[in-house]
Amino acid sequence: MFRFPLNFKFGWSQAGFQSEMGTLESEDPNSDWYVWVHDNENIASGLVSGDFPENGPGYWGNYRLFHENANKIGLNAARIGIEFSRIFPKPLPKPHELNDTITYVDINENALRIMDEYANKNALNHYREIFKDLKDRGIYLILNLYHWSLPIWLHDPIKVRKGDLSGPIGWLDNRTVYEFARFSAYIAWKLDDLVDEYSTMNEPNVVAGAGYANIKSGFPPGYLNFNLAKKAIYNFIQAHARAYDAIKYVSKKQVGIIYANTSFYPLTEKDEDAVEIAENRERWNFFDAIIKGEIISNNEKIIREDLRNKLDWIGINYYSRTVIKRTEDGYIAIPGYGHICERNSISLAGLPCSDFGWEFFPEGLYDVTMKYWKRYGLPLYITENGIADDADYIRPYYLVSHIYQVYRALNNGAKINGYFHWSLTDNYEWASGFWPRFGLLKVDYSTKKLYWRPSAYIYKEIVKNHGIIDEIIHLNSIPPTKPLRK
Ligand code: PGI
Repeated sequence: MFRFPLNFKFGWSQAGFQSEMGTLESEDPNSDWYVWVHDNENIASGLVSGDFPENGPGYWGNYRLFHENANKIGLNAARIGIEFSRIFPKPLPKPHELNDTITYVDINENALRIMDEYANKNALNHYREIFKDLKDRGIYLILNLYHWSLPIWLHDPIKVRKGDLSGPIGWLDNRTVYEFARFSAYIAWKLDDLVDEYSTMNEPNVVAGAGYANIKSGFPPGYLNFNLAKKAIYNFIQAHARAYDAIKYVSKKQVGIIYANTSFYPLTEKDEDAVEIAENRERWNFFDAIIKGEIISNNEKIIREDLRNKLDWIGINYYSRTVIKRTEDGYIAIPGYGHICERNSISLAGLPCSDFGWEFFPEGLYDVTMKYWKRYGLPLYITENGIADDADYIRPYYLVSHIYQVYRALNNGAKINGYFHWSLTDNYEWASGFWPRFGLLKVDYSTKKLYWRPSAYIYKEIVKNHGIIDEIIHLNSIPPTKPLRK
């Protein structure tokens, strides 16, 4: 039996845009992502699936059903998002001119009261109801303030895709930094009694990377320009720090950030120094900025005091690894491993891959977690971990094997406060639409009914015993793969 510390939390993670819509009067057409997935050119070119989020799982109306099921599994924690575009569907008054460097955003009672006049009170009260229901059921709430969708008054992704940068340009604009900080303060001001901890944002690295570099991913604004990707990252760093301060103006709660991670492995011995390059570029540069204040400005590392010590905990999202090879100016990822496999294939290492083509590689979660712990010593949460597996062939093994790696990291001294599975139910997988199914519970999208996959029962057993009991420890292994008979 692998027993977890008593106060360790088992929960699930979920995002507003991916889960909320689907019931009567639940549609929110005021975000950049909504506009993006409805755009006819995006659909015609195959950049996005043609599925629409308003046909989604319907958490907005059916949140009690979700929470009831979470209770039945025994989950006592949730990381859930709130949609900026629902609270502020219309533009807030324009700020005075902003510097490129935003070291301070003035938050005061008066500013909050003015914002209050612009806020959609129906949406706000509805979120209060949802979160109240969570709290009444004894579920610990980590409220995440940004999971990829921005109000359209801050981002017109179609204009940007066409190369028109006259605005609004989302994270390329420091106005977004300013407005996001104020939004964060406003939410903390209105909801602090229901929130246990805050996360400022989910995976800024994915938003910048997919939006301006890997544009085939189908993410807004799909405009290829590496300098703009850097600019977006720079603004995310500033936005996090300013939101951190803004939340602390009204709240005493812990404030963290959630980041997308993969663990890097060299293809051969010759490629070993590629790992350090990749980790610095993809991970440490960001965290060194918001923890140590070290930031790269005009190719030079400088210290910005206003960015230092702006983090109480780190949220680790982990799904699979990346195998890399050294190149002249850095590294490249090798297809056939990690996130770059064929759907339902066997990886070049002989490991099974998900419906989404992501390789089963649990040790990577241990490696990433220990690296964060050793570098920063900050409390950690595993804020996302899961698999697209409609048939639930691999998920039972995936769940037990990854939770086992969390156990290993705990045993080796890492302070990890909880594990949040992605996700409780199937949901809208961004540009891919509804086919990838990450739920412990299957969603019947036509009736909005929820059905338990076998993994839900396994998670229930883990949560009930607060660890992995001997009866299921055999699932801590590589799932058997059998070739299909023709
Ligand atoms: O794809 C499953 C989930 C999404 O539904 C969540 O919204 C999002 O937060 N997921 C997987 C990732 N992030 C999320 C990881 C993305 C990733 C890909 C490749 C990270 C590293 C390499």
